[in-house]
Amino acid sequence: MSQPRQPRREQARSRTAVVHLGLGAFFRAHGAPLLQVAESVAGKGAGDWGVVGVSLRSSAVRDVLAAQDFVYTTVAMAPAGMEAPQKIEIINDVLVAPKDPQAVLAAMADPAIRLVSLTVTEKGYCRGAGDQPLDLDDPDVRRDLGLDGAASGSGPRTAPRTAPGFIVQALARRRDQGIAPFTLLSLDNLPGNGRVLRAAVLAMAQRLNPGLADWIAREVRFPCSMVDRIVPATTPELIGQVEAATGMRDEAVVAHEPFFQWVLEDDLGEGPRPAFKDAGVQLVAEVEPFERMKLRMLNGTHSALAYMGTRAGHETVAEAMADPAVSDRIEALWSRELAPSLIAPPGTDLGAYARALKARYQNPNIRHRLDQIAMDGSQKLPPRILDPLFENLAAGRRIEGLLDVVAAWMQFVERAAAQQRPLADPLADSLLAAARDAGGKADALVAGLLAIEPIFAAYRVDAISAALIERLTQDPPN
Ligand code: CS2
Repeated sequence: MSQPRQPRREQARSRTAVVHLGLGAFFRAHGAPLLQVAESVAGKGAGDWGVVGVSLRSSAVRDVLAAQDFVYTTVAMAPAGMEAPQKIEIINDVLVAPKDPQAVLAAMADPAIRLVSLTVTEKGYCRGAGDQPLDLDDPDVRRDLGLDGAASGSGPRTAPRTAPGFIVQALARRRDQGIAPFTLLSLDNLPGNGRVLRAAVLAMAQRLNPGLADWIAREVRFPCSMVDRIVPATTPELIGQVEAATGMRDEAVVAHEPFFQWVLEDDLGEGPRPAFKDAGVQLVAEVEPFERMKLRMLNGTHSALAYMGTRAGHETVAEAMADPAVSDRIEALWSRELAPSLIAPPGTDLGAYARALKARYQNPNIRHRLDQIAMDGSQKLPPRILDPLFENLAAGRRIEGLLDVVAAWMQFVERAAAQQRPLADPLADSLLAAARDAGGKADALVAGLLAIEPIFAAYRVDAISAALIERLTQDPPN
């Protein structure tokens, strides 16, 4: 029996110019292919944009990719079926930060690196409650700051653990060696993601070395981005399906929808840049209207589907959208509460945007699991659901559907506590404790969860608690 073939490198390696922190499926299905297109448009050599990926936690992705020389396949799943697979050869290496933090710092300090991009999820920015740019109670942040006696003097002597920690130390090395800084591309689902990253990096640098903080504030660019492509987690079934279609066994394959969008603030600093425009990236003066639209209309309804859909017994976005009891509420959220909370970005019609989202959610060939989206609710609720809810409340607009989402999230937490299931959330301990302490009483559950400061400190929660209790004491609507 012949061995299944693995993807193999056919092109010469690109020169490395990008370090990407957080090498998950999203970047492999969105940023990496776009950099490859940008490079092929510009012509190799004219500007190579090879990537060194960094996994901040486990070595799983590195191990799988290393076994196939960091080459992998992406497949677009259109409603009509799988499109032609693409081979991605832009990744040159993957480093595992906890195993070899010094190698990560060395890679980031290399003068050839022009961009450091990030998909480290919301929690990777280590923000504190309210407006605090850094969570000084986070043990990894404390370690990176040399608090708790781990280090002293002008900087920590230990290897960093957090994304801001790696960035600060790498920038310090570059400054010491007279090397120009890199530009930072935050690609996570946070409003003002570049600004959030800048604030965290500056707060950390300021505590370690104010001179370094001044230099970063002056010299380093942190453009904001809105990135969009639905990328379900890779499953053994997908690996088998692609193998059957291509004869190629690719353990690192990623599937994605055909759609993509990348809106990037046109503030990339000096020096050569990838041919972003030619690759389909929109360079704009102001990204925030695009970010807010995507975070609320797409990610907000994703979270709504995750909590309402699992309550109704569904497993995937497409299944939940096929249930009118759920999809009617999603449509109402779009038209009555989310679109009215937004200023449409230039050239965008919010009604058409919602219709396109509906079609994307209904794509039968994307198995996007609701439990994947339900993760990290404590991080996702504020920009997706609570911001529009409290803005609508202040402006006298409707909030019923958004309140339903908050109630459905509370029930999701309560079910996990009752079934003694783990909750994938950085605040899982406090969330589960609040649910257990409530002992099945709706008013205690609402009070306990609304008291969790990192989620709710910025909002006037008294104004919604009675309505939430009412929702939790009624029978679930689906
Ligand atoms: C999703 C996002 O898991 C989630 O929270 O809402 O990953 C979403 O699929 C992407 O942002 C789409 O661009």
